[in-house]
Amino acid sequence: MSQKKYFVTTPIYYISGNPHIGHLYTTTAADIMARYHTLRGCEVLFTTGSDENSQKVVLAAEKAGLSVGEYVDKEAEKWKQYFAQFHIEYTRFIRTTDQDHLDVVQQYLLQLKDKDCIYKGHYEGWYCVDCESFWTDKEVEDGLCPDCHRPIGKVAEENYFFKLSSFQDQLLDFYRDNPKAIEPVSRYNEVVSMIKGGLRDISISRHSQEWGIRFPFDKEHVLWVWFDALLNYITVCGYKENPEMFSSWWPADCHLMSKDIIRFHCVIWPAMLMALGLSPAKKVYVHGWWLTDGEKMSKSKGNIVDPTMVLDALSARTGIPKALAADVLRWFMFRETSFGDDSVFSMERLLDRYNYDLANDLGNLIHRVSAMTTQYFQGNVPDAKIISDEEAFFTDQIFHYLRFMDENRFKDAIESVWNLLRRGNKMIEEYKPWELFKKEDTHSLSSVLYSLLEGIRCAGIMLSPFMPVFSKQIADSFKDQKNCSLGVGFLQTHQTVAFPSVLFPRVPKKKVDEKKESKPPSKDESFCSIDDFSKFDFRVGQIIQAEKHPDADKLLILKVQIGDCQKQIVAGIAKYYEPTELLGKKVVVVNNLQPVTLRGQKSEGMILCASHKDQLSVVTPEDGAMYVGARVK
Ligand code: ME8
Repeated sequence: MSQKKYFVTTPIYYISGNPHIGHLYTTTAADIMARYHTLRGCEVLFTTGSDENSQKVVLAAEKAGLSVGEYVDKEAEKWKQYFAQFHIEYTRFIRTTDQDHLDVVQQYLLQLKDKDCIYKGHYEGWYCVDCESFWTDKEVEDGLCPDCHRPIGKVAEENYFFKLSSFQDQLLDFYRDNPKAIEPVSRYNEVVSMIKGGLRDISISRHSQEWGIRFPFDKEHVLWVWFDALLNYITVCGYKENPEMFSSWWPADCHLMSKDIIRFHCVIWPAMLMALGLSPAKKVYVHGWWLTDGEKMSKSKGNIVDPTMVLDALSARTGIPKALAADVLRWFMFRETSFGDDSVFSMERLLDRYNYDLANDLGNLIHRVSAMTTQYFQGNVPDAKIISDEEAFFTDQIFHYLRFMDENRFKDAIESVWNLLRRGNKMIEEYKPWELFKKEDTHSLSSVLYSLLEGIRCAGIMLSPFMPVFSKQIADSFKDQKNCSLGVGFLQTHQTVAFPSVLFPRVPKKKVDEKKESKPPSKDESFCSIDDFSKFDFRVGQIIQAEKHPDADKLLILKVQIGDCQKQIVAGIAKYYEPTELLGKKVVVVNNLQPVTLRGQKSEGMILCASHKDQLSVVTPEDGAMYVGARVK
């Protein structure tokens, strides 16, 4: 049986100006789809690129003091480097100045002429250079572009026209027969009513312009940049050079974009293909916008979020390397909002998500499982099978994940991974591996640890489309794991496993200025006044390391994270807690105690515990997500 194919495209971006989070969003979505379909065994073609034959490129080159050719070469490199930072692995970055593209465009125009689908006429109307769009008098108010709202000019010239109007019925038939050809359905409805509203023939050439692709049969005219740009989708799969390749890839499985350019992709482009008897793409998927102050972010408006600056800030705040920070941003863009909806970027939200989901749920689970595997099984995957209830739960989550990924419901797919991770953390609380160890119940202990490790292995694979660097770190932690099958029970026993020691350290949030209310001191000696109480600095801390004191049976040496700093605390709780049991636990710490040395170990604080007769329990904040460093008062 031949290998299934999957072909996904992004728009080719206007090369002038700087890439921003909107471009990264579409391209990362395509990268996620490409990686996911590769994981599913498909041969994948994933293309992105640069739209270089527009008038604004000429203006930008002039401004930069370069020839247009020099300018586009330089800018194309910039875009490629930009995407590389975010682990985008396209099959091809097409530039519309590439020779094979010029050849395709010219062949296409000759075929269009042969099919009698173009004619020469006179165009008089509005043209917006920024949007590279023609507009009618009805559409333009006060001389402003209906799309970008900038002042635009009128042009009057001899042009070639494409007979778009003659494809109205064929387009409506196509959309009637293919109701999933545009998603979400709101966009499908919008396009169908646009077509029902009537189509006019469109001007496809510019007479007055120098830069661009010349008509092969009329050198006076260059092709309208949109007509040229849309054809990139058939250049990349060998339309002219390799008909066999072309027929094996076309029609594309998915064109990705945001709503600003659906008229071009869902009306003009399918008609251009129909003119030559070719099928339109199987799907156009339209995602939401990244907004600033309620407006679409765009480089021409200058209100952009620059993801490279986000990477710098994230890496500085968390201490994680930039390659991993890029994974975090990729994941966040799809974790935060449903793919079809608009979103507003906020660094605060990113850090919150990082702390709750990555440092807490994911990082904690790996940390605890890693410590227990080392302590109980000398760092080896135990010889066991997965617990059947957990197997059923994990299998369910994988099943949901696959369905959501197939439907481009990335937020829901990520939620399935988190269901699995949260179950892992819950399992530790429920099965209490330290008690199984104490009871020497090796059989149960092995099954619990095996199940937890299998959960982490599966989650690592499920996250691979979103977080490729992190996912590889997880895969590499298993020494002999040859197959990376996404399914429960594939984890090989007996191999060693060594997870990275620190993955996602918690980010301390900026300290809030706490105002102290001044109250008169208490006169009663048996009470402690509010002033006495306020001398104590109680904080929420998180235990990140725990081990037995080498010289004292009753003591544990704990490393506790409190806000920005880490403290060593020696606590007399060894009788009540195994060290691994405490890992990741949130506790309340007396933060300003005079440091002391206990049996040769420095202790810089105290952990609050409740004790009664022979019982002892550390005090933990009720809200597990409470900020580490929060003041307790
Ligand atoms: O339109 N939010 O190029 P372009 C989300 N060259 N996505 C955004 C976005 C935002 N704020 N801003 C841009 C062109 N995008 C043409 C395309 S294709 C044959 C020719 C993304 O540089 C989104 O995918 O203006 C949008 O459709 C695309 O960038 C527009 O990129």
